[in-house]
Amino acid sequence: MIELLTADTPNGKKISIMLEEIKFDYKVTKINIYKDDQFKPEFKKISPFSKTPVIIDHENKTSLFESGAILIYLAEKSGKFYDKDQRTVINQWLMGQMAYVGPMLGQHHQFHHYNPGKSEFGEKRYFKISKRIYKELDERLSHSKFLAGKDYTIADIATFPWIARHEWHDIGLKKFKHLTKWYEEMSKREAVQKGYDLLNKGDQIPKV
Ligand SMILES: N[C@@H](CCC(=O)N[C@@H](CS)C(=O)NCC(=O)O)C(=O)O
Repeated sequence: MIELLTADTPNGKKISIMLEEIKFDYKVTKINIYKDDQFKPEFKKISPFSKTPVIIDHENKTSLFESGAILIYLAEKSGKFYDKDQRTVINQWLMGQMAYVGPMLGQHHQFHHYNPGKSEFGEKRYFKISKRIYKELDERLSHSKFLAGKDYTIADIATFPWIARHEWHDIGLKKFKHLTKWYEEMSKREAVQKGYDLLNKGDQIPKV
C-alpha cells in the first residue's frame, strides 16, 4: 500500500492522478501546510526540505520526497507511462515541469492570485513568464500529441495539475488551441478526474 502525505496542491495532485492511473492501493494523509505540519520533526525525517508531497511505500518501507522522483518511482514500479525507449524525451519534459513550469506558475500564483497589489515587479514578471510557458507548451503540442511524443506519460501527469489552475492564471487557456486540446483530452480520463479530487471533496477539473 502507498501512503501519500500531501497538501491538496498541484504537486500533490500529480501523485494522486498517477496512483489512480496505475490503480495502486493507496491512502492519503493530509499535511496541513498552512498550519506548519510540514515542519514537524516526524515529517522532516521523510521530507528534508519540509515539502509535500511525500510517499511511503509500505510494502518495502521506502519513503520518497520530490514529486518528479515519486512519479518516476511509481512509473518504474508499475511499468506504466515511462516507456524505456522514450525515457530520454520523457525526462526532459518532466524535468522542465519540475524546474520551470511548476516553480514559475507557482510564483505567478503568489503574486497574481494570492497577493495582488503588493509587488508590481513580481506580478508583471511572473505574468509574462507564465504567458511564455503557455505559448511554449502550445507550440510543443502543435506537433506532438502528448508532451513527450505520441504517448501519454508521467510528463503529462506532472504538467496537467498546473494548467488546471488556468483560471488563476488569467491568461486565457482557450487562446492556446493545442494546449486546450491536450488539456481537454486529459480531463476526460477517469483516473485524472478521480486523482484531481485528491481529498474526495468533489473537486472538479476546471473547464476551459
Ligand atoms: N519540487 C517540489 C516542490 C514541492 C512544493 O513546493 N510543495 C509545497 C506545496 S505544493 C509545500 O510543501 N510547501 C510548504 C512549504 O514550503 O513550507 C516537488 O515537486 O515535490
